[in-house]
Amino acid sequence: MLSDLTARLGEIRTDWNLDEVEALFALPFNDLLFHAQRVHRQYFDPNSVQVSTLLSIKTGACPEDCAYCPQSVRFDTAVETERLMEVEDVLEQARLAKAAGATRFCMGAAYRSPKAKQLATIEEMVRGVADLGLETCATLGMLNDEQAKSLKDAGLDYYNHNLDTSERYYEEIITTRTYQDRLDTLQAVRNAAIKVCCGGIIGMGENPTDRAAMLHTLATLTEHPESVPINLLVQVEGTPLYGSDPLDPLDFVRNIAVARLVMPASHVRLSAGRTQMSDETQALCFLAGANSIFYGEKLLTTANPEANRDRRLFDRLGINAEPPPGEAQTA
Ligand code: SAM
Ligand code: DTB
Ligand code: SF4
Repeated sequence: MLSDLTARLGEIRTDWNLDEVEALFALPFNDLLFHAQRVHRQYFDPNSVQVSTLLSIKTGACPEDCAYCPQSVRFDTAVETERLMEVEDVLEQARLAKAAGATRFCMGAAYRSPKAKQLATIEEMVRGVADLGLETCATLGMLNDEQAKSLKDAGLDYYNHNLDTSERYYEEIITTRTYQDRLDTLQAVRNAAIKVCCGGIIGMGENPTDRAAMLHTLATLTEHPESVPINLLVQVEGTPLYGSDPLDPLDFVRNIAVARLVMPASHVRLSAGRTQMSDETQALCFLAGANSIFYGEKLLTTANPEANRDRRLFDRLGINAEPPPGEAQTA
């Protein structure tokens, strides 16, 4: 019954069933947002948002065929291939990100899976970024247990690896690796005691059940991911998904709210796609429980809102950037 379901909201559960997640999606918008905001306040300061900065440390020429991605070698996009950056250049970008207020620095590489030599260089980057006092995050494709352990030893705090969509819809989007490959990487990351950052993309032509199913899979992992990025598809010319029907912004907000409800203590990141959103849609996302963003003018290869626009938005909403872990809130 719906009243039984809503009475349990706020509990950290990993035993959700798909019907329950779909019932949350079906709530009237105001009820859904009310519950999401109520639960958000049980676990978080409602006026505080975690700020991460993203850097593409190796760009393009990726062998995978993810239909949304401008970096796949199989699609003709405007992305210029760049080899793995020098460690010192990455650290310079990390210093700038820290000076601009980021507390987490996320390094992304267009790999199917990193090779030993690449991993060794990336571990130097991780050590250097951690020494700057930033939290470290990387997204490098598939990892096995050994690779995850060695990243942990280098000081990696978070690993981002997304499910991207539901298991059912997955084969329409990626054929070069399986859903189970993704779950195996997430397990390797967990085994190494690295925090998990895992979410997906909406607006790729999936149906409402697919959206519920993706959140259901995330919320029934043995442990919820600490960070859950919800990306709105950034449509890039040359990718197979370019020209997909645009998503109703209120459906995006619903997705954030349900993510908040099924994983109450996780950071939910309003991730890619913010340049296409009005400030009002973003404000609704924060009300629905989003409490993390990427800050800085670029995501990996596509645009993100200008830093000024984000500062103005935070000011208009009275939102503070979350202090780094271990430091007290200032305002
Ligand atoms: N190559 C690695 C991998 O796929 O795991 C790491 C980088 S990959 C670009 C990281 C994530 O970015 C993808 O899993 C996907 O969720 C997201 N992403 C990539 N292109 C996107 C797009 N056009 N719109 C929204 N999200 C996107
Ligand atoms: C995630 O979930 N979103 C980020 C991050 N993890 C690595 C990437 C978004 C990429 C958007 C397309 C681009 O800029 O290339
Ligand atoms: Fe490669 Fe990652 Fe893009 Fe897929 S999402 S094509 S694995 S860079």
